[in-house]
Amino acid sequence: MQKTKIENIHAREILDSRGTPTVEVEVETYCSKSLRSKCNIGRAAVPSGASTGAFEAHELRDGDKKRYLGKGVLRAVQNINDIISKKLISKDVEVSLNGQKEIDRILIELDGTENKSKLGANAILGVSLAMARALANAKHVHLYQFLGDRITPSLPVPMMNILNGGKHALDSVDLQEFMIMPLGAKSFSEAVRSCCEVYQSLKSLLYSKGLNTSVGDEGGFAPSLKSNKEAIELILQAIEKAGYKAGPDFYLTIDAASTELYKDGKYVLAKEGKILTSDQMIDFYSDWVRQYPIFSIEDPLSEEDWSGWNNMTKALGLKVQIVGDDLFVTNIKRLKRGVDEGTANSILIKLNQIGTLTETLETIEFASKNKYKSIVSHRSGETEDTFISDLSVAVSCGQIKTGAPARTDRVAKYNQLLRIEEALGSKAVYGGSNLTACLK
Ligand code: 2PG
Ligand code: MG
Repeated sequence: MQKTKIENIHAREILDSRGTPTVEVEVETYCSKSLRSKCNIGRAAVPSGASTGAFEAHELRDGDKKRYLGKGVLRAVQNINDIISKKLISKDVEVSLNGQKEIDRILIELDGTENKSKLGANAILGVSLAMARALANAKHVHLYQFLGDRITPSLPVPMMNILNGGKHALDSVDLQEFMIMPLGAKSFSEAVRSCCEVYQSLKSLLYSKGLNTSVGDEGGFAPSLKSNKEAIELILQAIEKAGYKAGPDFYLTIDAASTELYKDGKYVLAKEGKILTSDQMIDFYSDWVRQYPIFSIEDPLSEEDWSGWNNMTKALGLKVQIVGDDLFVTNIKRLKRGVDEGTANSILIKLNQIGTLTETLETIEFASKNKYKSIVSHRSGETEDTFISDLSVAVSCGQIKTGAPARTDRVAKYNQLLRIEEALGSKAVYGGSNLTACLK
């Protein structure tokens, strides 16, 4: 088995898409002098959420109010440059996912806490992902091939967030994300093209109605609307205006991010002036599922409302995807509870919620063994790093959530998938038809 030696690990503080600091890491492994010009360097940058779940791995911030309002990450950077690098430099690593596993195990042990709060999950994840890239380079394969070399790799259906609300856009709507899914497209590039057309037609529709066309954190428009329903109606009009049919061509997806709405055991829809119980929220979604072509609802209820989730899954689990984000936080232990109790039927996958690549892959595998669908996802704070694009193809989960076709931090992910589609050529399968088969 091919091995490579870790020669250097270096971290620095860079910026994410909100102008907030984040961690970037480079891992350099040995390569012979003749290959010096293309040495095995892997680089990765860590994303960051705004509507974060309470059970996520710990993001270490400096707290020094004199720098970046306390959000600097110099401590996490120092933990990499002083502690992690000492432990890993000179180590021989197997050039495979087993080698990756070994590095991730060392990182987890070195931290020693349940939620990676000692070294910081942002420090640990940066090293883990940069390591994977360095190993892929050492093997001379694309990252998606290193992460999972499938015979028929599938390109994901975009869950494209074209209208932003909640914590991602002040004064828009209560629910956080309104997304379109081009299930009827024939290929990934066609899917992206049709989404962009709907996005542009939504922009002109908003403009014609005198509504704001500025965008939120994930590149979707953030108009000030009176109700959540109005957002759905506008998107349906935009789909039609672009020459598509809601239903066969496009389905709708919501991320309610309900943990953010949950106050004293009830759900506060401030824009609509409503305070709803868990059961009333389920009625609210059931109405929508009856009226609109909804494929998926993420975080319909709070991360604390397990019994509500079970009721939601009983009521709608056969009709739509019910996706746990804050509820599961990519954590296999929380997902196991979900599987045991019949909570949800799908899981959102975010690398930084758990903090290593290996644990992320284990969660995806456990989900698939238990017939839960996985959706690989960005965070609202992103960089130009496109790791999740390769990951979504490697695990062939069939769906990716990575924002609007606007803002380079989002577009970079789509562009990387377009490159992968081209590299795969006739081997590339688009995930849309498999998902359509799930619709009842
Ligand atoms: C979500 C994410 C990404 P954040 O809730 O699914 O869209 O948002 O990164 O702010 O948690
Ligand atoms: Mg979410």
